[in-house]
Amino acid sequence: MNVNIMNVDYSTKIPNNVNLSEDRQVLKALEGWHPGYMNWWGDMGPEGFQQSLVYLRTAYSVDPRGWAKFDYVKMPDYRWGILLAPQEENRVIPFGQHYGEPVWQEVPGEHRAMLRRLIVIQGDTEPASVEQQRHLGKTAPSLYDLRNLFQVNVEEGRHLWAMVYLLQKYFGRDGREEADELLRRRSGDADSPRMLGAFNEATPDWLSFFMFTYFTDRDGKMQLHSLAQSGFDPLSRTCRFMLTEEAHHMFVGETGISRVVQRTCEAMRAAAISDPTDIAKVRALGVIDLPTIQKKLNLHYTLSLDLFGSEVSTNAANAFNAGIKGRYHETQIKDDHRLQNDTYPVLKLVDGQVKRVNEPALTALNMRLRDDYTQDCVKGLLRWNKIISTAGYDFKLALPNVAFHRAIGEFKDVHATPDGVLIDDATWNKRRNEWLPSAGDGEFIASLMRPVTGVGEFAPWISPPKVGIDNKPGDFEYVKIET
Ligand code: BYC
Repeated sequence: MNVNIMNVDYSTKIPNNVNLSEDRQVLKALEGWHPGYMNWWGDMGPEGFQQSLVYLRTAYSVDPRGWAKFDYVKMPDYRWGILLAPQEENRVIPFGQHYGEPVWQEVPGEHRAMLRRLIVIQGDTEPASVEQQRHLGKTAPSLYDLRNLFQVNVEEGRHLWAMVYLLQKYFGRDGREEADELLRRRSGDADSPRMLGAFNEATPDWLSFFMFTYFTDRDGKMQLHSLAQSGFDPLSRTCRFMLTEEAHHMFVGETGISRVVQRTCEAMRAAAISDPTDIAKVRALGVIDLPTIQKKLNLHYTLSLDLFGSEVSTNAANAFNAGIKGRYHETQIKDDHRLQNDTYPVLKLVDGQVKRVNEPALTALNMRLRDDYTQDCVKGLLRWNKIISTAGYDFKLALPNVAFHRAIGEFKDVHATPDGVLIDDATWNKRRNEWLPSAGDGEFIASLMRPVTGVGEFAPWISPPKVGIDNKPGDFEYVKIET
């Protein structure tokens, strides 16, 4: 049987567009992994709501013009599957020492270890985020938001399947072992943590969730774009389809923060508050003050910057040279795509100051991707600041300096203010709570996190969305909670 690559075969236990029914060995490996995945989802997936009917989209095709269908689904019945974007005919490796050669359909032996490592790291982040968000259902501000949370969760689960497929199909026995390990590690666990820093942090409340989906999922976008350039074609095709789903996650973050900012501004205006930094007065209205939103932003943005690795990295250079991991929009960049003689300006610590220093472009690839990321982040800030200025307030949300609150790379051993001024330990300890959420801030936000489950109702700290999911009206019952 020949499967139409655009459409997904849902007749098999594991939906797919990779002809799994004729790939017995991989099918067997995936079916063997499936019960462990369901156990993991039961233990570490969303707490509660497993019997609720959730209005979810499921991918039925990989055609970008119409790939999803919406319907009520119980989360454990969601059809997690293997979906790859269509194979591009005559695709060639777009960068590195193999530039212009045909892409690989099998793993090139000499790059096997590097490729496996990148796929495992990518795979590890997906279940980690589900684990981080598992308690949020209990305090959702509306059924609309609850649905969005669960949509993000099931799709992160699917992204785990996507990486597990690559491991099991292309990496034999050690691929199967890595696939099992992905279900064994746990976010924040002291003995067996997830691999990257930000994925072991708590997501304690919905403002953090929105910040995470805006800033951390956007690292996902950048990394997936870079891997979508890969000369290893199955990885490229997998990441290309994942990016289609990822867009909604960042939408949830951007509009979530917009709605919080909007509500705060409306409440301040209604109460005739002229100073948005009068925190006590604003909080008394039951909304989140703008300075606290800025602190949350500082935290999640900097945790996400750490996900790009060191500014200067031989790992990144090797992955590029090998044709494994490219740059953001690689094929649109006008240069030789080999970077042997180029330089790139990298932010470094020079005589106690943050300065740009030219480094070989090859080793500076993490820095470049991080710069592209920062540019992408700015768009949301413009929108949020527009809401604030339209409401008549003189307050601007801003991205902190890259030297601020870093655990990886050039600035990990120094302290800096959000403006990038270097400070000593004592000053940092004294002023830290001015810039990052304090225990008190956390308690205040937690006090607002009361679940709202009435149809069409919203918690008083967040505005309703402008449009519904799948163009549904405001009173649509996005989640039918079991009684
Ligand atoms: N935490 O040369 P270096 C997503 C390690 S998010 C802990 O500086 P490299 C998603 C590094 O592993 C996207 N360790 O960096 C979002 C290395 O260790 P080893 C996930 C870190 O390798 C939301 C050492 O430090 N995908 O999809 O050039 C929800 C030196 O490394 C960290 C990817 O990341 C850290 N933050 O770059 C759901 C793509 N940073 O090997 C999903 C795949 C570095 O010496 N990963 N280290 O023991 C990569 O491309 C790269 O491995 C990294 C690091 C960008 C992560």
